[in-house]
Amino acid sequence: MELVFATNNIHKINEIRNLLNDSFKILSLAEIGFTGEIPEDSSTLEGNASQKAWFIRHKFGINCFADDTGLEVEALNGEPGVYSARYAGAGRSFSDNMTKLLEKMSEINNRNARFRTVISLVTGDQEIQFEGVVRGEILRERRGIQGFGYDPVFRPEGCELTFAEMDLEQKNQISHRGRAFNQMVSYLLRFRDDNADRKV
Ligand code: ITT
Repeated sequence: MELVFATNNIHKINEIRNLLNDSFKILSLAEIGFTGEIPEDSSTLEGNASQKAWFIRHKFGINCFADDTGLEVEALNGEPGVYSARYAGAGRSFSDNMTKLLEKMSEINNRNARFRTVISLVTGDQEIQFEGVVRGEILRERRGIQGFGYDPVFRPEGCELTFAEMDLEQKNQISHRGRAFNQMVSYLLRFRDDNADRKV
């Protein structure tokens, strides 16, 4: 089964490829010859995931999925949430975003937060969404150099390590994206097996 992952974030592609078995081939946008920006101007993760997936589906007529992810901090009423990529302003780096978050939380003792991923899968003219969540806490300083985004300041519940101190396999086993993606894979495998049964 071939699916395009509608993202411009190479870290996401690497994570998902690491989760794959032989049943699927995931193509990047570069591999289908698309190098532009995908619009994402919704105020929800659900809306953005949907917008990104349909944009690529309409442009290339190909089955695809997109993920939209946000870091939701309890004491900040869910901020940065859907604005996680541009928390410190448009075009700012992962590091700038973390600096802003740590500064904003410097006087806050409630460090509870969660990552939430929504995946939109578009096949033919149908869309289905999957959600993955991981709870944890925001540290007071960065730890680790792996991963991307807010990984150095996020320690998942029950873990000693931050996401940035884990390798890809460890992060994938418990992460928001890993959980949402595994649900999508189960759905696709069920769908494939049901259709295979019908043909017999
Ligand atoms: P695409 O829209 O092209 O997929 P993006 O980086 O803009 O790429 P999102 O809007 O989903 O993707 O992500 C928003 C931001 O949330 C992202 O830029 C990171 O700063 C952060 N983020 C997403 N997933 C993360 C993860 O697994 N670990 C740490 N930070 C993450």
